[in-house]
Amino acid sequence: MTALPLRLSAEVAAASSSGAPIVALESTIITHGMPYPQNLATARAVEAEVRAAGAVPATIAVIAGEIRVGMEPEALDGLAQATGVAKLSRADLAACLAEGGTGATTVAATMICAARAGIAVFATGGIGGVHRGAEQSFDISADLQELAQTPVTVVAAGAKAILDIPKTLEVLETLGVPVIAVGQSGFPAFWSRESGLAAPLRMDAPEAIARAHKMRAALGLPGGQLVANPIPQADEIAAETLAPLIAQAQRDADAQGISGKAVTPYLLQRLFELTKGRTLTANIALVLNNARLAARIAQAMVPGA
Ligand code: PSU
Ligand code: MN
Repeated sequence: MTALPLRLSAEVAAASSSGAPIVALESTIITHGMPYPQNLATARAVEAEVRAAGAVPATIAVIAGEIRVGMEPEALDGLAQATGVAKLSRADLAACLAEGGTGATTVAATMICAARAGIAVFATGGIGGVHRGAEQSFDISADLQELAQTPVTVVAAGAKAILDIPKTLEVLETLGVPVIAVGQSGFPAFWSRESGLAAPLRMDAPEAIARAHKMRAALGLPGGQLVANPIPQADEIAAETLAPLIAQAQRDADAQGISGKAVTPYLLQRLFELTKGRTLTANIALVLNNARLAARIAQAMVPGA
């Protein structure tokens, strides 16, 4: 059988052998979700936040045909500045590795790599979901299927308001993915604390979230959990402010014929322009907030914690 080209950084390898808590971090947010140099500054700040909260960060990407779990500072620098990096999901991860390629991992691909490295907790900004107009385009992120299959608890700030949030929640329910809001009963909408929809589950204690993760395994259920952590109040952008701008960004995407993998990066960039950078500032704040919560869940996952 082909051996999996998986390389742990020294810090992650040490944490893994001592059983210390580890938090996986994705890299598509670095290459496709934020402009340089804010992307690099954020990636570093998120790693620092995880460490300050008592866990070891493991940023995941594919570099020259190898899955890196935990990236050395030079590798992170290189990825943040590179242009034309592939965006890897479940469908293209193996092909990229087989060809010795380089790519950033989405939520789906990061979950796969984290699980292979024995990491159960992952922090990001927002997951992919069902796009608006999916009844025509069929554009549904592979992130949703991955949550149903791969046993990783993903901490996100809900789903981006550029998605069809009711349909995203319906698909998650169909797939049997637990969707757990933290600190409130509403499902958050990324840049805004409330989407106007209730979350199916609420758990305020990291210990409960860790126990629920282990209980799924005990039941023999595959898949992970989606933890929906609202953006801090001070950093949120009101849903009413964003709604017309999202509609405009979507119209622009349609007018330009943007489709497939390009949709999410295009909408994020367009909203950054339309809000004069406010969505980026909010995005950075919510990722840091998710990193802190994920570190606490990872600590609670450690046997005997
Ligand atoms: N959240 C962000 N920025 C991003 C993404 C999420 O704040 O760039 C990325 C994640 O990697 C997620 C991906 O997995 O967008 C979803 O892309 P798609 O809809 O094509 O599956
Ligand atoms: Mn898509």
